[in-house]
Amino acid sequence: MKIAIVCYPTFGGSGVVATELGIALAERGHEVHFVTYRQPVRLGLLNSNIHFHEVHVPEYPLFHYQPYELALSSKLVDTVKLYGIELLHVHYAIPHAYAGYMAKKMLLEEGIYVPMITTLHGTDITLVGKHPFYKPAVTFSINKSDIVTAVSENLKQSTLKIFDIQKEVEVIPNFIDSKKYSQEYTDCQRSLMANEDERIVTHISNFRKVKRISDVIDVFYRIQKEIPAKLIMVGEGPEKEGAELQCDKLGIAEKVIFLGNSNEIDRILCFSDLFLLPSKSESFGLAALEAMINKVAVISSNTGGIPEVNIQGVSGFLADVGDVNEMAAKAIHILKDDNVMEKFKENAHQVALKFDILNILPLYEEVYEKAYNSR
Ligand code: GMT
Repeated sequence: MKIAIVCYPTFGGSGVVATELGIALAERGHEVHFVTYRQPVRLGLLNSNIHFHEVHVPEYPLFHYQPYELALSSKLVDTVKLYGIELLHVHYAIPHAYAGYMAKKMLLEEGIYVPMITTLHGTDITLVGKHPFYKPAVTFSINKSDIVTAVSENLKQSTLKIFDIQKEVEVIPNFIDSKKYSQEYTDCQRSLMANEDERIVTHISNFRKVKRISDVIDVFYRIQKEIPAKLIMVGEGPEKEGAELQCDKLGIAEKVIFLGNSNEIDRILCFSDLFLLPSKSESFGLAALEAMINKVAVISSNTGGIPEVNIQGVSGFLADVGDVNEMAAKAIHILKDDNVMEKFKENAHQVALKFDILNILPLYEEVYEKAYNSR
């Protein structure tokens, strides 16, 4: 099929999922057109099956806010007509579902019908979308999508609770391409980060409030009092500066390495022993899944869709949001004994394999076919 994928091109989970999905679809022979304002970070070389169309938003001084939705819907109309796109798949409802619906309507005026699938990712529902300023438009565009999918059962339930949704919401979990991890890194450079006797704890996120970055530091503070360890913090965002100050205050600055955004998280996860994800809310927790496929055990909060990914006592442990004592105690339980740690790491890998793209891609293809045949 000829599919247009609309997503955020940034390091966030929704953009990563959309990009990896597009790449996998292209490998299966579909023609995939990414439509967004920058080339997605995980998108490597374009080829005859993968195209990228940049949405330009010209600056005009009259506008306090530049009209991205307008530019996106226009670009979608042009792309559909130029390449004979058969289906729109928009990731993250705001404003993509809204812009996609407008494009659909414009195309219909010209006798062209393109079904639209909207995939809900999390904050588009639980954080941003439910704000009264956005809620009517988000409800409208979800209801106007031909098919709606959510990345976890928990997100589906939240969507139905928060919005007045008249559509079926199908759950298609996020995924991982396990064949990329079938070989161990031969150049996994653990020694660059830590001494032989130190454990490596990692956190990767966009450093927003919802990630509870100060809990990451608090948990690590407790860990390093018991076990020699380093903390690697990967990502950029508004909470980063506060986290650096917190490390200074706690006197652990030399044990915490801030790396900024990375395109090579697997090269960091390959030498990590434990991943921390104490988020306040999390629809799925793709970062945890990426850790798990790299054989990294996970300590997380038990919120949102995380319990569908991190399995209590198997791939790691879960605790109530903010319970840093419990998180630290469980982290120490895993890290203090080589055998226990190895068992959790192996378990984490086994759980992650259930989310292999080979199991998930056909679910999207089924949905595409259903939408296409509903024309
Ligand atoms: O983690 C974020 O805040 C970024 C956000 C996004 O939209 O990129 O992530 C959301 O979508 C991911 C992919 O489906 C999920 O794995 C994350 O759990 C979800 N984040 C939240 O719900 C906070």
